[in-house]
Amino acid sequence: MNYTKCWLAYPRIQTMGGAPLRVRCDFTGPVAGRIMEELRLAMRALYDKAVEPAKGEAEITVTRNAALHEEGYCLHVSGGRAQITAGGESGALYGVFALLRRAQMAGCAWDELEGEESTAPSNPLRMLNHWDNMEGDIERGYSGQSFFFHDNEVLVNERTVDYARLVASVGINGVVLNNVNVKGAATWLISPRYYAPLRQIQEILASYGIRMFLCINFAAPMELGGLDSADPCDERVAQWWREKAREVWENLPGLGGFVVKADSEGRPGPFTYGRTHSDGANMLADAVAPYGGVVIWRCFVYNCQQDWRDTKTDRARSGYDNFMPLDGSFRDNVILQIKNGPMDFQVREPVSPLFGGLKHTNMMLEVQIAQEYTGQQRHVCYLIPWFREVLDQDMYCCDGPSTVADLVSGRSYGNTLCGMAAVANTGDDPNWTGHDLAAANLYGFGRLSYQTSLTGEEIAREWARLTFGQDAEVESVMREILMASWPAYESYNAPLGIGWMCSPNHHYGPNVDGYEYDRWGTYHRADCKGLGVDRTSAGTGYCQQYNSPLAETYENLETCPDELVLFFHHLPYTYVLKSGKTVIQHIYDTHFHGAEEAARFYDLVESIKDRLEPETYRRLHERLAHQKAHACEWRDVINTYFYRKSGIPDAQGRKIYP
Ligand code: GCV
Repeated sequence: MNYTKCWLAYPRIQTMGGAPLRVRCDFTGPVAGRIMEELRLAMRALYDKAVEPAKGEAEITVTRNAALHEEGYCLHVSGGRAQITAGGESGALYGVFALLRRAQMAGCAWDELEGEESTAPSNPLRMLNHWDNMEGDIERGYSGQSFFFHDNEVLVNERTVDYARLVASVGINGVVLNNVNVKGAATWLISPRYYAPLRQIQEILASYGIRMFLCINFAAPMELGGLDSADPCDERVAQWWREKAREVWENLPGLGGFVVKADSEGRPGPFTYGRTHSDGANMLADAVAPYGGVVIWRCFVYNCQQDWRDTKTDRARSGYDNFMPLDGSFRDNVILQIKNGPMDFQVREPVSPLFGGLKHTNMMLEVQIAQEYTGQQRHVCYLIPWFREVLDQDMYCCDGPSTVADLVSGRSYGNTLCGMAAVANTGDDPNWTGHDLAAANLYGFGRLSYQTSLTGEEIAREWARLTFGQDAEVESVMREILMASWPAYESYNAPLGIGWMCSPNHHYGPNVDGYEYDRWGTYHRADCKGLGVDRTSAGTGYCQQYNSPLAETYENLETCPDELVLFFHHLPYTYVLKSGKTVIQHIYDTHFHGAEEAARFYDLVESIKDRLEPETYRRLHERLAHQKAHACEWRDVINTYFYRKSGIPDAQGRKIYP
């Protein structure tokens, strides 16, 4: 095995030895087998204790309680005995991982471990979306190559099992194997060529309570089936999909369903035939319904051919403009998957107004832990506090609970097909995520989607303890860096919510005008007087896509929060923010501060150098040294640009390159 175990390393708590722990597990089936395996491995590693199965008297019991949620559990541990009761196999597995987490958080002898918890998942669906290509590369992948695909073949090996363990341990119950941009061999994933290895992966995932999903090519009837059309209203096309679905589910029983990126960034879709997104999604939904399949339809649909001189077309509006008119027209087994913001995973964006708009449609929140725009896993940027802010945003859309967390969990409107998905950040690198600290985003997304009431700080603490063991100083340094990392990244990135000041295509490094005169609809509109996009009623009107009072909050400069003010308003450099600083001084100050923070992260890791495994230290040192230098580049490029544009010097007289 040439890779780390991340948070499943089970570093030793105490050597106890003694008689084996007896485990009585009343569940049978593949997941029950995994439960015994995990307890065996963990107890040996944590306490040097053996574990043996028992029929009667036992120190650890795992039993069914039909009154509990299928994926929920109750855990009671005291005096060397642990009882886990669960509604179903997955709940039992989660209860076992909760016991092991609790043991590591307490750090005491097994006999002294005390506590109880009772929980059910906040979200029905908790998914990872891999953007892995069949050739082996990963779109927006920053941790090596795919461990699912290589050279147009499907890979199944020990790593598949360890991947399933890792993500199941934090509550993930759905995995999409392939990229949403389905091209080349990936179109053939739903054909006899690939069913056998896919079924092997599916069975491994299922043994950890995870459903497999596949992305499909909307034009598959043409590219795979030889038809001359993919028109969703053409009966030949619908028939082709019905037959295809039968074949797919015969070979992959228990498949969760299909994920579709249609009419987006050049991918085929119903627009080609003058049809709507509900025509497209419903045709597929009808085909997969007999097998309990679901269609997850992405709302990332916008015009990527904009002219920069056109100040009325606004990419931010597009999700709402395209999908709101279709509310209520989708089948019950269709879920619309909506990115957290209206643009594309920038370091800061307002929440997509679609969450507050759709009332009769299943919705899922899509976030990105692959750090495409947030440092590409070379910079540390712990995104869980950001996701918590997104979840906590009230959308003011109904009388009952109406935050994003309420909406996507089904609490607002009673949906059962809904939840959260993250674009995954894994690859075949030895540490899975490129940057060792990026693993906190993978861990954190799972934990947060299972229990949205957890805070970023709680999750960071857990991750650090589980990953690095009982060293309090290491835990505190890791937590400190993680919690400061997103604010730091935001400080030296594009200011005040405007976004997009990165290099085009690969999206790494500062380039203020990189996208400014391009076709992608991502503008900051800076000139010698000011910057920002006017999205008020006088501008693009985007503000009005929100419900009251959010619409007025953003529309009105007096109430619009500083951190988003340039997303909603075009302002002079001399405008005084709520912080008391002018826009230009805010830009200078935050960029100096952000670079200092990056240097502090580097120093913090140096301070615990001797407490880390040499290889872990080496990797961290290399990444943090790069971040420290690169944050200075961000600072200098952005500050210089705005100094030149505005002609206004830094009030503190610091060196800004001419
Ligand atoms: C998978 C952005 C990314 C693309 C990605 C797309 C999407 O545009 O840069 O790589 O495509 O989002 O979410 O579909």
